[in-house]
Amino acid sequence: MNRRNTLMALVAAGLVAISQAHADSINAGSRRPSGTPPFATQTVAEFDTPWAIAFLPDGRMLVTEKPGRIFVVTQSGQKTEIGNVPAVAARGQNGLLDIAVSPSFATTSQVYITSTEPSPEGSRLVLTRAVLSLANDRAALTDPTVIWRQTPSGGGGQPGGIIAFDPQGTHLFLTVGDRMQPNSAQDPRQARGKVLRLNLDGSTPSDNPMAGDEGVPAQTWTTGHRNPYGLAFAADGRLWLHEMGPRGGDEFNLIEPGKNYGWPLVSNGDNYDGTPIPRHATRPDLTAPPLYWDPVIAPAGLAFYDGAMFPQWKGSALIGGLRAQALVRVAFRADGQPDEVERWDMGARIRDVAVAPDGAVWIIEDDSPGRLRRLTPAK
Ligand SMILES: [Ca+2]
Repeated sequence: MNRRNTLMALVAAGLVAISQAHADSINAGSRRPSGTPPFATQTVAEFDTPWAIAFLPDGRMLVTEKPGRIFVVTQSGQKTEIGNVPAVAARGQNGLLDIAVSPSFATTSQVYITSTEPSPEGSRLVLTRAVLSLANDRAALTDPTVIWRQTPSGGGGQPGGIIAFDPQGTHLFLTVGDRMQPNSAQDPRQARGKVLRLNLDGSTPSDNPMAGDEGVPAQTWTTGHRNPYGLAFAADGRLWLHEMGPRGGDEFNLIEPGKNYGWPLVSNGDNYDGTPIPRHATRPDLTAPPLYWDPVIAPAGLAFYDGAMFPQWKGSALIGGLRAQALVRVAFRADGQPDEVERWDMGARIRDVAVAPDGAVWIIEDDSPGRLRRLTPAK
């Protein structure tokens, strides 16, 4: 074989490899809303721009409001504002974001919060740990301590800020958005466009992919994300993330240590100003999403269903849609491939979704007032 033929053979082989690697990259963007939902929806309370729901073991909820407040909420909608919440820089997409109950909550009463704190450069994403003190009709955070700060500070929206714990309860995973500085997602020294893995006290684990390094690289689990508003472990132990892409590039990704998910080098969407971005299929060295949305749904909130009320949803991922104004159900084929199987029109921008201990599904709306709603099986 001469040199030219060898080259042609390599190109051909490369193209074959690319098409196989992306054979299962499903575009669910144009799916239509499903018919009659299998649930009844009850409005329980209203909030000012709620952002996140987290369940306490006793079935009460913690609900954050983006402008800077947190409430304890009973299942009947009784709200108690939590005192001593740290000040936040609330503007646009930034403010008080996620809240998560520590795996050791039963003995420590600890909770974790993400927010953007004021800084001279604009604002920076921070992770705060605090003890939740509940007594009679009062609630407060005790000793709130920032255990991680985004470096460098500053930037625009697209903060990310989602917290997840591994099934063993030994590590905390944190999504960090690109803060509208796309190239920072590929810069290993910047805590932007990454998923980080930390110990529960915010320190750096010794077994991360780049643990031999220091600073941001040593904390980094995965690279190349844009704005992830969903991160959760499935019952089989796999970690899934969704992220808002540019125009046409929302993604659902399987998160595996050390991988690069491509932003902004590749995307299955283009920039909002119309400039094209190379597709994931052109770079097989970067991990492609098995499921994506073009047009976008603007995914927000992610919960895996393992409850008793909707046995047909067991193992499914439930995702809120801001743009889609929908609740999306993603199911997994026997080979692990995810696909959108249902999309219920909720008539409002859905910001977060959570599963209660009794198996009911709870959602909040991105609005002011934004409703907290409970979904139970239709009669
Ligand atoms: Ca990607």
